Amino acid sequence: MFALCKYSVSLCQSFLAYIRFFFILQGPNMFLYFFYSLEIFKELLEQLGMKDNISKDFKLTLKDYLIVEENFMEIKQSVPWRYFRKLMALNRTARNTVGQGCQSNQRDDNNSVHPLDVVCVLLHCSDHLLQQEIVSKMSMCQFAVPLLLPAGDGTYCTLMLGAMRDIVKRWRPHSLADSKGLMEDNVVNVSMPTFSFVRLGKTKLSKSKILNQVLSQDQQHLDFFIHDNMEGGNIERKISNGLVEMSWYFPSGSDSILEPIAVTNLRGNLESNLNQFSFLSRVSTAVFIFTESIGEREIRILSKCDNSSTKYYFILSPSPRIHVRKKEYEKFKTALSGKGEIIKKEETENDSDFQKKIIQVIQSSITRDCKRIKIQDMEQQTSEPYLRVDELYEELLTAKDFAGKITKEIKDVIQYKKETMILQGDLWRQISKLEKEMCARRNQTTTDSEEHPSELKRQLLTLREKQFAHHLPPGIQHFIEDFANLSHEEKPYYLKCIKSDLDSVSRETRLALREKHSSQKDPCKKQEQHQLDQKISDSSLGIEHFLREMGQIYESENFISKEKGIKGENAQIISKLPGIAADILLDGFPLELIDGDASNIPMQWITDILQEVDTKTGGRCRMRVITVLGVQGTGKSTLLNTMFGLQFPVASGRCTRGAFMNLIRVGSNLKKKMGCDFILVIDTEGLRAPELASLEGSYEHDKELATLVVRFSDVTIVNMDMKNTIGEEGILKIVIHSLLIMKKGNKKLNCQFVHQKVPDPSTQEELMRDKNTFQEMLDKMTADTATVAGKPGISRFSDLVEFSIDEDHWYVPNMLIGGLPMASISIDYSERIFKLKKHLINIIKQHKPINAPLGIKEFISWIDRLCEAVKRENPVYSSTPSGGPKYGT
Ligand SMILES: Nc1nc2c(ncn2[C@@H]2O[C@H](COP(=O)(O)OP(=O)(O)OP(=O)(O)O)[C@@H](O)[C@H]2O)c(=O)[nH]1
Ligand SMILES: *[C@@H]1O[C@H](CO)[C@@H](O)[C@H](O)[C@H]1NC(C)=O
Ligand SMILES: *[C@@H]1O[C@H](CO)[C@@H](O)[C@H](O)[C@H]1NC(C)=O
Ligand SMILES: *[C@@H]1O[C@H](CO)[C@@H](O)[C@H](O)[C@H]1NC(C)=O
Ligand SMILES: *[C@@H]1O[C@H](CO)[C@@H](O)[C@H](O)[C@H]1NC(C)=O
Ligand SMILES: *[C@@H]1O[C@H](CO)[C@@H](O)[C@H](O)[C@H]1NC(C)=O
Ligand SMILES: *[C@@H]1O[C@H](CO)[C@@H](O)[C@H](O)[C@H]1NC(C)=O
Ligand SMILES: *[C@@H]1O[C@H](CO)[C@@H](O)[C@H](O)[C@H]1NC(C)=O
Ligand SMILES: [Mg+2]
Repeated sequence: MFALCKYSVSLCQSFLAYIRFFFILQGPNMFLYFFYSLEIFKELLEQLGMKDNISKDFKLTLKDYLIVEENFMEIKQSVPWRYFRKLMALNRTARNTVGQGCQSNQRDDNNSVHPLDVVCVLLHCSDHLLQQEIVSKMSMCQFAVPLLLPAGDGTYCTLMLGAMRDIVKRWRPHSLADSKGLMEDNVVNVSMPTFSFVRLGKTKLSKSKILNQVLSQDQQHLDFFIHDNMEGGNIERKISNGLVEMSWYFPSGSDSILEPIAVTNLRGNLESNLNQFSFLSRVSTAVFIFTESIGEREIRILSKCDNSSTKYYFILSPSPRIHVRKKEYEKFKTALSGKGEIIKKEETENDSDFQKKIIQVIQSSITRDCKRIKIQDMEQQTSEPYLRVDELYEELLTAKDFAGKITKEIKDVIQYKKETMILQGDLWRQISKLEKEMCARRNQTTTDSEEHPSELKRQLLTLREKQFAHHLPPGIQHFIEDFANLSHEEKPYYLKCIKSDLDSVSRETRLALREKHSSQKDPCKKQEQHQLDQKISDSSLGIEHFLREMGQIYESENFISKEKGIKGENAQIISKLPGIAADILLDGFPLELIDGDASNIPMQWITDILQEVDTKTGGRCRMRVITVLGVQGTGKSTLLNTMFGLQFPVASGRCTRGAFMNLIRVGSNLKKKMGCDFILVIDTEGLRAPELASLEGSYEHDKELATLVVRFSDVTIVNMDMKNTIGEEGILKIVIHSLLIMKKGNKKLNCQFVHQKVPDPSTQEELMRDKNTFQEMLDKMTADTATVAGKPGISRFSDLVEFSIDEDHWYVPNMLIGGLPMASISIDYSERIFKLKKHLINIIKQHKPINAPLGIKEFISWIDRLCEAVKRENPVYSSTPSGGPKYGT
């Protein structure tokens, strides 16, 4: 019997708790039930090919997903994993798992597994961060997310609070309807009325269908909850009975529901899931109990409905089998009085009328002082042994504790940045400027050229010494120590905790700023927009700032130790940092390559990190570089995240600054064909809208950034928003310019143009016409730019890079269908991004014989050379040669 315990430690503990809890209280029948459930769970794991992944050390992690594989939809893999990959690619049909019962590819309906079972198994086999990712993506696709996840053996339930912490929603409450303002918050931190739907015995009426209708309101109909009529929805559920799902309705200001509401749906019969029922009773504003009869059983249940602040609605639907006797009905009604009501569904009443009735009940329950609860406060309702919280694990708590020590010091972001992020402020900006000047002067043969370099070098040393001499502020000191000392397993949680804390701190400031801005619209918008941009950027604080500061500390330490042979007091810990940064990069964490504020690369820091990556991956790793470039806010980061499952930050407003890199492994089946082991994906800062281009050298900044990244990429994805054709020309010019200079080198490049938010033109003719127009524009701009740059003989875009308008030009439809906040993801979007991904892989394959991929060492020296080149060329761009561009002070 105890051999079972090797299954997992937590299972074993639960088993012991179970013996105490049930054997004594409930007798041996429940004890047998435990073994029965466990057996079913084991069978299912086996059937789905996940039996090895349930134990703690073999859980699936995000890292497992960061791999490019060929035909990944077809290759042999477990159903839950396949579901997960579709979810990450935002495939709204991911839940259709019919015919994937066993690991083989043959369709075998008898072996099919219910989609909810698949979700449960997937969550059981994932680590915490992956669970968070899964739940976030589910919510993005408007799938209901698990609130209470029953353990495989049914002994306890887990409140998935931590898993939901990443979900952020925006909505417009009634109070802001006039000002068009928006609220934005973490879904676990929104206080809202909760409505629970449970079933007693068998009923024909589908809760899930009704809930879908309630949540869809006037929008297009969406299937938030899986119901019988969906493919796979009628397969027998094996382990997901007892699952409580949750979904939300967020108002857009003009709808009949005025504030956010949550609905929950208990799967399975209420009688066998009394624990979940009692939990829902405590947290809900109203509970809807679906039943077909009124009798002894219902009265027994009613006696458990004892929470005075919760209303209970018994939904009585007619059944030919059961006849409700009048006497019992009356008796029940009396017992119910004060606690709730009976709502009868008449035989003649059709579904849509009935749904309206339910919606009305919900609407009338939302009163000014009805019960509201935050998901994060539901934790307080989990004191019973059968309820656990997914955050209360030791490794999580330590990480959270450490993170909290740093973030709780942050009261005012701007102030905090000034006090803590010292090295990356003015000092680093001045250093960047000096470095630029040094590069620019290096090749000049003016008279004072002998003196200048040494003078500049002296200045550089002074600045680095200043950096070196700074005492580390406590925030940074803690961060570096934690970063170096926390275990490899704890680190991702630690970073995640800091990130989410910082997100909520800067969210408030950002919202406040935006609100202030939207309320005062006047003609001189240009300047104001720019100021807002600047303010948002000043008051944004993320992990990248901490890592950037760390990079500067490393750089100054290195510089001083090289020049003067002095070591700082933290030298030992500092020397370990690149290795650790390499680890987290390999774990799928994005690292800053180009600092967007100083528009410079901390060369020593990046070099040493990449060197470590090289060492850790066994050396001689070859990689290809894919970069995305485009006007700000056009969905660049979203595109990369969807395509490769990455974690680049996504938000409205100028979000990405500088350039971030992420490493993705190439699967063994593709290594040979693609000729590389890694793909380096680079996400860049959005180029500024044209109306801002003239302001404070931002055009130069954009150009410099673009030139740099275009040149070290093998494939550049140029992302454009169809609405913004002026912005389009601006960015095309920049790209063409970069490529034109690039021409000097002999690296063969490829360029993909992506027009986002454009539906496919309706006819083939129209499509051809659009493409031709685009090609003409591209060629004309190329020719013009080439003439200006004094390079006649280049008249077509394809003279610069490989380009075919048929293959390398994409229309991507709008990702969202319907208006926010209840918009769902378009299937076409995910389909098209998937095609683009395949195309990129093919391009890299074709490139293999043309030019060899770079090894990491070569890549480092390539960046170095490019950087110098760009710095040297920079004065060429600048209209004011002496001053040079100034950005973001
Ligand atoms: N409606 C709609 N919204 C989108 C689409 N793609 C992305 N978004 C949203 O647009 C916002 C900006 O997306 P990001 O991916 O951060 O855009 P970005 O180009 O990386 O932005 P910057 O890095 O700031 O330049 C996010 O709120 C996305 O959810 C789309 O196809 N349609
Ligand atoms: C499941 O665990 C096995 C053994 O630990 C591992 O090899 C496999 O990669 C895991 N499955 C997935 C999909 O990662
Ligand atoms: C599925 O089950 C049905 C009856 O239960 C049987 O007739 C059919 O042959 C089975 N199909 C397969 C592919 O096993
Ligand atoms: C009702 O629920 C609230 C929590 O929402 C709880 O504090 C209270 O004790 C419950 N009342 C009863 C009678 O169970
Ligand atoms: C339901 O019945 C109402 C009349 O009671 C009718 O107006 C409505 O069209 C019906 N809806 C459907 C979907 O049949
Ligand atoms: C100076 O310029 C020449 C060509 O103009 C180039 O070959 C050389 O590498 C440059 N020197 C430095 C130090 O950049
Ligand atoms: C939670 O919401 C409150 C307002 O209801 C806000 O003050 C607080 O900052 C939020 N906390 C987090 C962590 O988002
Ligand atoms: C989305 O999922 C469906 C079924 O689950 C599948 O047929 C389709 O190929 C998937 N699409 C993409 C782009 O992966
Ligand atoms: Mg971005």
